Amino acid sequence: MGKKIVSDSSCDILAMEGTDFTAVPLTIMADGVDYVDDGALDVHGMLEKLRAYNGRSYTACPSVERWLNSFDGAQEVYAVAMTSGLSGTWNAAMVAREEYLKENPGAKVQVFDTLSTGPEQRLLVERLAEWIKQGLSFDVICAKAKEYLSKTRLFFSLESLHNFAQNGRVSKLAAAATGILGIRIVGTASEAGTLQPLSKCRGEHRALVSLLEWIEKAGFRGGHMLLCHIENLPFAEKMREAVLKRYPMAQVSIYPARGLCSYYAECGGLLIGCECEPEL
Ligand code: X90
Repeated sequence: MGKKIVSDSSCDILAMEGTDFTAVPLTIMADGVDYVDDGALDVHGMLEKLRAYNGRSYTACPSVERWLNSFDGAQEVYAVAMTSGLSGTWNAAMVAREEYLKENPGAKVQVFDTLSTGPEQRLLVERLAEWIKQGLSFDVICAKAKEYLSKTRLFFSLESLHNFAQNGRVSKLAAAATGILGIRIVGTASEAGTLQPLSKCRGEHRALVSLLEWIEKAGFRGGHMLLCHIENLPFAEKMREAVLKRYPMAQVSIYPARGLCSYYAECGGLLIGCECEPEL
């Protein structure tokens, strides 16, 4: 009868100590194989297989049933979904909510559309866990979460938009800019929760400088920052070093992406979630 956080697997969290948490997996499909993005997935192995495979690959969001099962009898459910601008995940969660409330009339379920994913989604999940531990009420937590989401941002550097393009999730124009060796697309999540390219950078160092500029412009002043990398720990470490040089008080954590983010952000990619203080 407790309080529970559920997120789709794009938050890259498998378990949380001291918190009732479930990640509902998305699935990546290629060459007749279903890669379910859960704790059993060998992410590196999947990336190797994808690299060697020239055919089409796809993804699928979690089913309504998956979401519903994850709510698991809880009295208060905080369901965190990746952007409705790119995925059916949020919609499935909303349908699950309806059904859950029918079966459990006394329960409360809030579904958040992050209009983002990856490390920005993870920031929210981690905050929700803190607020639950502090014993805040459902309504207070929901209000705080909405406000928090309006102040967090997602930035990224991607070496390829191949998988975005083949799944029709980015405009042809944006996709055309990539695939050129050495070019990185620096971008952000748009207000509609879609991929918004900001700069084209030749080489990792220029991407790093560009990211720092965009983060500063967005109002990052040294709060929490999460760096999610796809097989590119050196770049994440360089970014952390550069961020700490400019914002010595910042709290920066690094971790490797799980399946869904690895598939879309592709090898070499870096995703940044950060707390900002946007000017009014
Ligand atoms: O099949 C599905 O429903 C999943 C579709 C997911 C599409 C987007 C995944 C993004 C993963 C890349 C970050 C850069 C862009 C973020 C824009 C919001 C990570």
